[in-house]
Amino acid sequence: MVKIKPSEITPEHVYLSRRKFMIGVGALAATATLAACDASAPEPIAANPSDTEPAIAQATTDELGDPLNTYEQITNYNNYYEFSTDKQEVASLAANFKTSPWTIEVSGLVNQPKTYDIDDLRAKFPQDERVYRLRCVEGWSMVIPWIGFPLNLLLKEADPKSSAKFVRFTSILDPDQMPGQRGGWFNWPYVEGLRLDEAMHDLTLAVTGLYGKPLPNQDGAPLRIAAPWKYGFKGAKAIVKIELVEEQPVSFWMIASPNEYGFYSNVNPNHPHPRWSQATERRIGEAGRRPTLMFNGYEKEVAQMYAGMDLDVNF
Ligand SMILES: Nc1nc2c(c(=O)[nH]1)N[C@H]1C(S)=C(S)[C@@H](COP(=O)(O)O)O[C@H]1N2
Ligand SMILES: [Mo]
Repeated sequence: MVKIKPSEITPEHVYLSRRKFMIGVGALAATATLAACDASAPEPIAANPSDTEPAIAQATTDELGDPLNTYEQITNYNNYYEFSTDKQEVASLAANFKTSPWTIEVSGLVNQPKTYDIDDLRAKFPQDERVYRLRCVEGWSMVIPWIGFPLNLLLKEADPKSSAKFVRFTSILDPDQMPGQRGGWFNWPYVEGLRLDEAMHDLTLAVTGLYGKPLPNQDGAPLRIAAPWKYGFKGAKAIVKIELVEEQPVSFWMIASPNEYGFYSNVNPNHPHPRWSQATERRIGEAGRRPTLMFNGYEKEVAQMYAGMDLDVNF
């Protein structure tokens, strides 16, 4: 593998829009003004607070020049097995999912363990727009203008002990609200993990919104992870716990099918899934297929973390 010097790493501005987004209680007023200015717009009837806001992104393309997927596409084609294995059914099944009150425990091998209220996390850290490609291991992809903050801000505050080597994310367990958790097939709750350096990488985003709006339930409200050089399933939705641990976590998909899903799950067109090629993908909204890029197009930023590793062994 080609070694990349830190000086060659793409500057942050390539993928980070500078406009600060304020999401949450008082902050909604800012975008509400925008809607109010448009006198011709009919008064929206809100099912939940986020529906009163227009879906607006700062960017129109990703850093490669590819257009954003639409808000409608991003919110109506979802993988979220707690609700359904049918991507087009998730939005309606998740519509009434309760995301407030919500707390997130940051614990394990840290000097400053703390349970945060989601509203405190939104207020505490700057909420920026970042346009990332999401490449699902199934072979489709989207370009999504997420809103969130670098996970490393939260991890630094927790102050990991030197024994901490990995971060383990746990999604909510709530079979009363999540029909998919009532069956016996999967090992709930959903668990994912990153190596500590991956979790600390500036690309790794704690996501609280998209298209300038609070995160829709079907996309993982109130908090999910986006690590865009990895397959989409590494980004756990509806996170309730973030633990610093010494051992490599065993993820939901590793338990479900260890031959198919490894811990790293970096997007890699040269490493086929046992049942299909990963060389190409279908961008939602496009006809035909396009080539899949190594590390989903983030090679310059992340390849260095895997220098010397055999990516066919550590898939
Ligand atoms: N808790 C939880 N997180 C999850 C999933 C899930 O089923 N449960 N699906 C994953 C998969 S396979 C993908 S591709 C992305 C999809 O995110 P999106 O629906 O916002 O596009 O969420 C990931 N996070
Ligand atoms: Mo996925």
